[in-house]
Amino acid sequence: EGNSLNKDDSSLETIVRKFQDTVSLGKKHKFWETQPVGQFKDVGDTSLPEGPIEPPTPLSEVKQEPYNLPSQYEWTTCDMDSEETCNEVYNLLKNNYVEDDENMFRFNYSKEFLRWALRPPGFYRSWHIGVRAKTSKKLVAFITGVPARIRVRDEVVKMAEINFLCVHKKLRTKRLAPVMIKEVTRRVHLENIWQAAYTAGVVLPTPITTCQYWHRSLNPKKLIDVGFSRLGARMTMNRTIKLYKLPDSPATPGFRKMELCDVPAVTRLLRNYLSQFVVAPDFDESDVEHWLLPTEDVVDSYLVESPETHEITDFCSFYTLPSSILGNQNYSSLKAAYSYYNVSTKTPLLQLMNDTLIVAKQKNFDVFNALDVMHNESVLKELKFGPGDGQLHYYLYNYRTQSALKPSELGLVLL
Ligand code: MYA
Repeated sequence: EGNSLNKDDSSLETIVRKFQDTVSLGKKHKFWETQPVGQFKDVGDTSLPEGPIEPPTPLSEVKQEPYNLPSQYEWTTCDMDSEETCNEVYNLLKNNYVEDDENMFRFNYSKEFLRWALRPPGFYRSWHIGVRAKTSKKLVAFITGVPARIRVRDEVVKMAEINFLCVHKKLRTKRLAPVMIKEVTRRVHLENIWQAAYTAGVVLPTPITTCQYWHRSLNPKKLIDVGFSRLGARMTMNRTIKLYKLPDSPATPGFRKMELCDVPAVTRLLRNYLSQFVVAPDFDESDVEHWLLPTEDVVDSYLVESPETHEITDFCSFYTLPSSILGNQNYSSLKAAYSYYNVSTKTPLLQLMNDTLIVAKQKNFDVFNALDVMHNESVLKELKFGPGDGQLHYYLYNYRTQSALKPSELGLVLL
């Protein structure tokens, strides 16, 4: 997740953002300078080897007690099976999580989504970390990890995927975030895991790649009404609606929803496809069942089953992440689909993605978002996606890559 509620690009915003990123490269990072991550001063130094920055320490040397919080606060482990705790997490994020630069939209992850994102195969409850105010017991901050095997070139590395770092708006800039990051790091270390992957909208030392969000209007009138997009030059509302119109149903013969019995075939297809990227998850069947089997209003997956051979040749998926619309009279929620993993072997990617847009439209999404990762870039323009103002930076913790990757060399999508 990052700071990337992807409104339309505008040149001034882009210039300001690039300027801010440049400033950030020269900025001091009092916390991040102490961490085993690629440092800005080392950018371009090809003498540094690829791989772990520090070796693992013996487990007996991992700090056994939690880090100290300011005295008014206490640690809590959030049990996402508990309806009550899940509600508290949901509300903290709903009111305090990622907004766009102009504070018009804020991510609104659903409870079902949070449960899905936080309980993959082999998850650790101890990695779902909250901070409460001691007297009121109110949940005021959150950070999570989930285990994943991520391949970097030829090495499959056990990692934590870190997400949902959130500090209540009233407690910002008090250096709570570094304590939370250190505490999740400690709990990951206790499981003998020494690397992590994460994304953010902010520039930190040092991205392995920087991706751009693109968005495809499905409901252009609403998007314009809420300020997500603007009417193009020399365009009327009617011409805009016509421009983004899609057929009523997918075109590819054999295009259907993924089912449980497809897990082995989808796993084979996906593993083979992802093997071409420099950084990608190493999914087994249980991962595919968890991450890709359709779950209503959370994740949708479709595939192409050849009508002749019944072979599964192509796959596409997206997840559901609405945003709250802040301060609009007429609308309170933007329904957004985010492109997840797509594999094309027989059906051209352009046609596969167009069919995906069609089903997203049928399901009443307002917008379909995609990053320029994997082969996405090659079809975005033709499918009438426009570049967003959000950048998403990808990071690895305690793992150095020789040089930055191109977005197209990245085969990893985090939530
Ligand atoms: S990305 C989503 C992040 N969440 C939001 O943007 C929600 C809205 N914002 C907030 O809730 C707060 O502003 C947050 C910062 C909590 C983000 N990732 O406490 P502070 C550094 C990493 O005074 P606050 C996601 O969830 C900042 O550079 N570091 O600041 C992935 C500064 O350090 P330095 C960040 O604004 C998270 C320090 O924090 C981020 O009150 C991956 C300031 O702390 C950020 N997004 O709180 C986490 N934003 O001085 C890393 C700011 O050095 C995981 N900072 O510049 C690392 C791997 C750990 C596991 C390792 C296992 C081996």
